Amino acid sequence: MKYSPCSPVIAYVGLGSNLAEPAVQITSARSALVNVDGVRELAFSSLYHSLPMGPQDQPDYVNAVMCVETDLLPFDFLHCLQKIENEHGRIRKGERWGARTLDLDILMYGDQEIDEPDLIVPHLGISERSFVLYPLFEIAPTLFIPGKGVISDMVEKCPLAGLKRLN
Ligand code: A4P
Ligand code: MG
Repeated sequence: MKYSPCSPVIAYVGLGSNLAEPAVQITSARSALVNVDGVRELAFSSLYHSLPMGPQDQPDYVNAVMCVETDLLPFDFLHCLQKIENEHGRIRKGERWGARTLDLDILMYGDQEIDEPDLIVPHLGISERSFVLYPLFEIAPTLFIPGKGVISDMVEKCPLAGLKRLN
């Protein structure tokens, strides 16, 4: 029997890229995540084209959201995402919200609220960022976000800000 450290949890991951063929990075990250022991894909949103939040002298982004079932504990899951980021050439230059080949954020981890120095869940920007909220709404239209509310209420209040669904 496979060792399972906790009962499976439904988690949502935000994917973003604006360097080195962003759509390819996102698709590759999806495959990498599916291949992790203890992670199973339940849904994957369309890809979205978005304007950069933060410094404007960087390319536009491609964003998506993935829903998985995972046996990994929150920090193990975070480290697994960071390993995939590194394998995709992620370089951290210290500039806040700078360009990146791949960014993987834990948007939600079950109904848990986590407030640790290295892990805040639900993700801080979840309710205000169109490039997170709209793909999340696409795959989970009735989602309740702990500490924040019902996703449809947030979508109603969130301007598209140039977000476009691809294909
Ligand atoms: N961390 C804390 N909570 C989490 C979480 N829920 N998921 C910590 C993942 N990481 C979390 O992350 C910095 C630290 O956040 C990590 O050490 C981790 O322990 P990072 O990936 O190294 O750096 P970052 O991503 O640049 O920082 P930050 O502040 O998390 O940025 P965001 O919020 O990820 O935003 N514009 C568009 N259009 N689309 C984008 O996807 N993304 C960003 C980055 C900026 N502008 C964008 C987009
Ligand atoms: Mg990040």
